[in-house]
Amino acid sequence: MKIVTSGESHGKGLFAVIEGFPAGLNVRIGSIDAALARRQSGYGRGARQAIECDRVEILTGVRDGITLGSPVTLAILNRDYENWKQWMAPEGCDLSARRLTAVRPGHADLSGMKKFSQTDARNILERASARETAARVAAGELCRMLLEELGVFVSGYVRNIGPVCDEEEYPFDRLSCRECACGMMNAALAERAKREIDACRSAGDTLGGICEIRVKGLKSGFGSCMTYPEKLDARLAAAAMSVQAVKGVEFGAGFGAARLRGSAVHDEIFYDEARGFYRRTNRAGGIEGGMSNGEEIVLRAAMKPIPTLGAGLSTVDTETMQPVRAAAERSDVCAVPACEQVLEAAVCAELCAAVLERLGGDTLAQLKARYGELPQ
Ligand code: EPS
Repeated sequence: MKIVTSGESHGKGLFAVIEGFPAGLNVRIGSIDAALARRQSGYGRGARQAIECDRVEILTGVRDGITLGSPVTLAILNRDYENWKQWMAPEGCDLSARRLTAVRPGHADLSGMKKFSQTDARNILERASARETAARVAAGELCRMLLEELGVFVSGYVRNIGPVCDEEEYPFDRLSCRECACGMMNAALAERAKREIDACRSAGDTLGGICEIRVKGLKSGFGSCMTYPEKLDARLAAAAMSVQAVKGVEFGAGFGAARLRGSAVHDEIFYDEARGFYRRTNRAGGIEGGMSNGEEIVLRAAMKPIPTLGAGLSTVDTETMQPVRAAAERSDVCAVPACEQVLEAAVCAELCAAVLERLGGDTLAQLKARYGELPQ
């Protein structure tokens, strides 16, 4: 299975084509729209979200609500395109306005301009924008539906926003009770996070954070110890790192394990008739030797603060080569709750690809039968 997304932030829309998806899955459009709405919500978002009301339209690959096995095309149209078409229309538009040359430190602006020989960072930022993640969330939701047919569930929450950090460990089944506005589990911490976001907004600054994504119910043996690209942790880390603004990923005890002795890190193995092999701890985060081990997968991803600051940062104007303040495009102050949604989608998509690569199947029924035969 392969997913390609396309679209610019202020272009006509965002699109995802999913190739190699089995026939026979009942697609719940309402679930995709609900995920899109969650991606748009969250404390700290900017004015753009008041303009957009993201809804998916399925253009191909589904008939009467069921996948056909042909490529599925998902479309989310940008409402803001109406306001931007004089500067964005593919058929011809005014390139002299809406130029951006006060390149933003931390954004794709400067590196992208050099790479693609552009004199206007608009030609870079329109695609680099995290608006692209709407398409990823839609595609990821389709993958989630397939995984759930196999009994595999993906969830997550926001562990910290800036300095406000939640150190508690939560059972999987409680994750659906996360506090909506900040995506955090602890309401008191969420209130503190909101105050931090408010302070940042007043100061023209931005905030990042850490999200935890968990996978429950995946059987052992997905990924491989035989070739490096097949390692499940390598694949999931790449998927998470590909989400805009993510700068770090860890599994289980992660970076903390490097400070401990082996005896305090590795999960001892036990056996009984009823449970088979099991572990009492999960510091490996559900992956050993690049393969799922049947325990919950625990992935954490760190999102840097958004690089568009209201107050701007020191930079150089690429037209005049003079020092200036970086452009302050309309932007979010904090998008960590949205990032959590996107990371869930990225994990769903990568797991779905790994499952289909191992088990194949033209139809969902074949896939389910093959999955059912695997040991825990
Ligand atoms: C986004 C829409 C964008 C940004 C944001 C994500 O809207 P606009 O650029 O019109 O304000 O708010 O993009 C970025 C964070 C970025 O770095 O470009 C969205 O829908 O998620």
